[in-house]
Amino acid sequence: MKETSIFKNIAEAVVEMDDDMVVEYCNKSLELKIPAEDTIKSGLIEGMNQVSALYEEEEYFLPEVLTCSDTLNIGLDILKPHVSIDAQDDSVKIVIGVVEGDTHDIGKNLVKIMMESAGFEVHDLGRNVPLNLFVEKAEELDADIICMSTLMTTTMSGMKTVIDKLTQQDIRGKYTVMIGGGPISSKYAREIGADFYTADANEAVRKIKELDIKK
Ligand code: B12
Repeated sequence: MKETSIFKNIAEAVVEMDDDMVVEYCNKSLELKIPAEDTIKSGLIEGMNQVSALYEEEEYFLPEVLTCSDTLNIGLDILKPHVSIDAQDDSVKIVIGVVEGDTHDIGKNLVKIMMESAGFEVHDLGRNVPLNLFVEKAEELDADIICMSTLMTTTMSGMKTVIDKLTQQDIRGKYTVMIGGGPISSKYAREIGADFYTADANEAVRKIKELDIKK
């Protein structure tokens, strides 16, 4: 069976909320030694992107979307242990979370998995994270990068609040701030004084490698 048809079946399983099918094809992808990162990106994430489109078209509603995300998580649980981990890169410590008011965490979880697989030390604050906590944890852990995610226009201003808090405490220069999620753009990153926006998890990892952080 070809890689592309495995990916297609996994995406279809997410869209159709078919747990058995996602288990079958994720296991098949591992038997065929397809890199787990590729299956996550081209199978599971691709499926969730199709679900997003169906939601926008009002073909699917929240209960369906939630069930689709459960199916995606079943696939992730199978693939996650097989994501290849680069040598631990002790020089990069990251704090990541979804800003206060927002519980969408599928994208953040994927970014986290890709960052961990690149060997970075990632501290996940979860979702609906109180804005102060981004600053407190970054200080406590002596982090290098603060990553914030949100999928909602109503909560994106929380990212600016965190950056303003860093500035007020005179510690903005200590951190690289990366932001992402549906309504976020490079323009918004510039407007609020974040260092980077990236559109997806792989690009986020590439950007961090380019930063070449050394302690
Ligand atoms: C799945 C989903 C849900 C699920 C969430 C499950 C979960 N655990 O996450 C459920 C059903 C629970 C849900 C609930 C709600 N949802 Co919803 N949901 C979606 C949906 C369909 C898909 C989002 C998704 O997971 N995409 C797939 C992932 C892989 O993509 P992603 O998150 O964008 O992440 C990628 C990149 O953005 C990037 N990235 C993400 N974060 C970061 C961070 C950094 C630092 C970097 C560098 C990169 C990065 O990398 C990721 C991977 O490549 C979107 C529609 C859409 N078009 O996005 C609506 C959407 C986000 N939801 C929406 C709404 C309104 C809600 C609700 C308020 C609905 C309600 N009335 O109750 C609630 C939210 C309650 C709350 N306060 O949080 C709206 C938001 C509108 C707005 N204001 O902007 C959207 C846009 C739908 C719409 N068009 O109306 N939702």
